[in-house]
Amino acid sequence: MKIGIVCYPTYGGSGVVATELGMGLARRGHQVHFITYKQPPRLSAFQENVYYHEVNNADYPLFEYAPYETALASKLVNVVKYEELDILHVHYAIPHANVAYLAKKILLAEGRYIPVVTTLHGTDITLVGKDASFAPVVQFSINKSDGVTAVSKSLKVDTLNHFNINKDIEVIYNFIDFARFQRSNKEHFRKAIAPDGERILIHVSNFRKVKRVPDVIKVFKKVNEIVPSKLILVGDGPERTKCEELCRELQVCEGVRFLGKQDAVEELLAVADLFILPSSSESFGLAALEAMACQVPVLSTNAGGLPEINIHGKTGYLSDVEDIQDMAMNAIKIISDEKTLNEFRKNALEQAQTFDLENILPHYENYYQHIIDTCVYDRVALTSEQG
Ligand code: GMT
Repeated sequence: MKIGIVCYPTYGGSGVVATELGMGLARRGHQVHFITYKQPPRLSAFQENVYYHEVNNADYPLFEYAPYETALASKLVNVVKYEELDILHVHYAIPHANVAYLAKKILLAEGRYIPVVTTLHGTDITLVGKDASFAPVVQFSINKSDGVTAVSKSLKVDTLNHFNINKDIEVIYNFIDFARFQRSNKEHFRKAIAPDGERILIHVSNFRKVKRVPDVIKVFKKVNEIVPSKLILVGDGPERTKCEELCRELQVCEGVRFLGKQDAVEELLAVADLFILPSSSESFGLAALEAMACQVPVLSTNAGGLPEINIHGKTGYLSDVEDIQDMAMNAIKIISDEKTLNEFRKNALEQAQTFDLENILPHYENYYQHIIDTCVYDRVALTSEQG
């Protein structure tokens, strides 16, 4: 198949899922065309069957906001036409689903039908999407997509609750690439971070409000009072300064290291004993799955899709949002003895293996084929209608 992938070229979340999916499909012989405004971070090396098309947004003094959607739609029209794509897969509804719809209409006027699959990732529904300034467009463009997938059952339910949807939503879980995410021996690294054999707690995120990073620091303070520990915070974003202030206020700066954005997250996970994700909303929690693949148990809230990934009492623990005390007690339960920690590590890996990229890729291939096949009738009817 010739597949076009549209996504945000970001470090985490939907951008990573889209990039890994495209690279996986390319390895299986599909021709994959990424269409984004910047090269996605994980797409830096040459790979057979992978093509990258940058969206150039023309600037003009009149534009206070350069019209990215118009530039993206034009690029999509060109790539679909000249690369003869079979399907377009857009990740994150805003604005990709509505832009894809516009491109589809333009192509239709030229007698070409391009099926569009939209994958919903989370905040495009639960936070930004349901905001009145976006909601009508989000609902319309989901309903106009030929296929719609959601990354968890919880996100599917949220989508159906927030919007009036007349499409089937297929749940296809996010996945893990075990060629990259596995526990490697980084003992020297561990020694550098925790020279006196302290436990290592870790959090990885974009430091947005929804991640509740200050809760990670509060949990760490309580845990460290009982079990000597260190905390590494990976990522950057709007809440970072507030978190640094909180560390000073709680007098825990000694034990906390802010590492900023890191490419090789797996190397840090390889030395960690516990991953903390106290989000108030999380459709899936890819960062938690990456930790589990590296045999790191997860302490998370029970928000959104997290209970579909993290199994309470087995791969980690689930707590109510804001329940710092419960999270701290659960952390101590896991890390205070080696035998329990190893049991949780083993379970975390086993659970992560059920999300192996190699098992998830065929779901996407079958879904694309199903959408292409069912669109045959629309294609004949609509192109003749346009003609
Ligand atoms: O984590 C974020 O806030 C970024 C966001 C995104 O769209 O890039 O992540 C969402 O998509 C990820 C990939 O499907 C999910 O693993 C995250 O749970 C989801 N984030 C939220 O729902 C807050």
